[in-house]
Amino acid sequence: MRIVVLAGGIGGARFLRGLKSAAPDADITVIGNTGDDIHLFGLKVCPDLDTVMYTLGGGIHEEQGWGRACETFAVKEELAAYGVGPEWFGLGDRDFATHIVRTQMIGAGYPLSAVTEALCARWQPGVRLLPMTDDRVETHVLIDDPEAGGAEGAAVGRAPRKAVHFQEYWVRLRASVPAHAVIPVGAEQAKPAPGVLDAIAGADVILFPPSNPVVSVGTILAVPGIREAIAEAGVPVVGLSPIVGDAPVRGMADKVLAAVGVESTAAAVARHYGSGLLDGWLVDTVDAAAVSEVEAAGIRCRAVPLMMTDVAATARMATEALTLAEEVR
Ligand code: GDP
Ligand code: FO1
Ligand code: CA
Repeated sequence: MRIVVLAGGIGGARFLRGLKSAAPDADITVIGNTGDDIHLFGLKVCPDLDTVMYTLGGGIHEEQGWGRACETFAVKEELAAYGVGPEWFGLGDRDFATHIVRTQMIGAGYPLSAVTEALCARWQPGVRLLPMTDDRVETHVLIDDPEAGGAEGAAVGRAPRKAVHFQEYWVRLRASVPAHAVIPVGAEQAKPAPGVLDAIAGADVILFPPSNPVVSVGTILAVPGIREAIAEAGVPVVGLSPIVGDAPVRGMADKVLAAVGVESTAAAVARHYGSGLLDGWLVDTVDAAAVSEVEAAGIRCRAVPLMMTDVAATARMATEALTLAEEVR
C-alpha cells in the first residue's frame, strides 16, 4: 500500500512512528512542511523536516519533541559570548552539524530535496521524506507593532502592524500576541519538489496527521498544485484532529486558527479543510458530539482515542485512519 502523509513537525512525526508500526509493509512518502525554515548564523534550519527525520531515525529529544537527544549548547553559548543571537532559538551542537551539512550542500548547488535525501541516508527514517518544495517559502505572522511610528497606523485608523518570521512568533513570543494573518511568503511562486506530485498521484491513501492545520498542513497545501493533485488523486483522504476537547493537545494552534477565522474545535478544523479535500476525519472520543456536525458537512467521521501517548496508542490511531479510508473508498 502506498501512503502519502502531509506532515508538520512533532504531531506529524509522532503519528508517522505509529503509522510505520501499524503498517510495516506500507510504502510511505512524507511531504514535509518547509514554511517554518529559518536562516540563522548563515545556516539553513528546517525544523519540521528535521523533527520527522530525527524522530523516525531515533535521534530525537523525546520529551521535548524537537532537536537532538543528549544535546549540548557550547556553540550557542560561544556565539552569545560574542553578543551574537538570537538567544531565543535553541540550536544545539549536534543539531548544528545537520544545518552545516545542509547549507554546504545547498551552496554546492543541490536542491533541498536532494539534501534531505542525503541527510536521511544517515538517519534511515524508513519513509521517503520529501520537502513540499525546493523553493524558499517562509511563513510570516502579522502582529501589532506598538513601537512603530504613527504614520502607517494613523493612515488606516488602527495600531501599526508588522510581519515577523513564524519562529519569532512561535518561539520568542510563544504566540502570546494576537496573530492577524499568517502569510506563507513565496508559496505562490513555489513549485512542488520533485516526486511530490507523482507520489500523490500514485497514492492508495492520503493522510493528514494531527499536524497544525494552518502552519503545517495549510502551508503544504498553499504550494500551487499540491491541493489540486490531492483532490484529483481519486483516493481516500483521511485526517486526524490535532484539536481535542476544543484545544490543541500541544502548542498554540488555536492562535493561528483564530488568525484564519477558524474556531479551535475538531469539527471546525474538518470544515476548514472541507469536503472537497477530506473524505474522512477522526476526532477524539471526548469530541464524539462533533461527529454528526462533521458528517453534515459531507465528511465521514469517527470518534476514537487520539492521544499519542506511546507508539502502540498511536499505531491504533493510524489503523483507525486506514480503516476509515477503506470505508470511504
Ligand atoms: P509542529 O510543527 O512541531 O508544531 O508539529 P505539527 O504541526 O506536526 O503538529 C502540531 C499539532 O500536533 C498540535 O496542534 C497538537 O495539538 C498536535 N498534537 C500533538 N500531540 C498530539 C496528540 O497526542 N494527539 C493529537 N490528536 N494531536 C496532537
Ligand atoms: N522550539 C522551541 O520552542 N524553542 C526552541 O528553542 C526551538 C529550537 C529548535 C531548533 C531546531 C529545530 O529543528 C526545532 C526547534 N524548535 C524549537 C522547534 C520548532 O521550531 C517548532 O516547534 C516548530 O517549528 C513549530 O511548528
Ligand atoms: Ca512546525
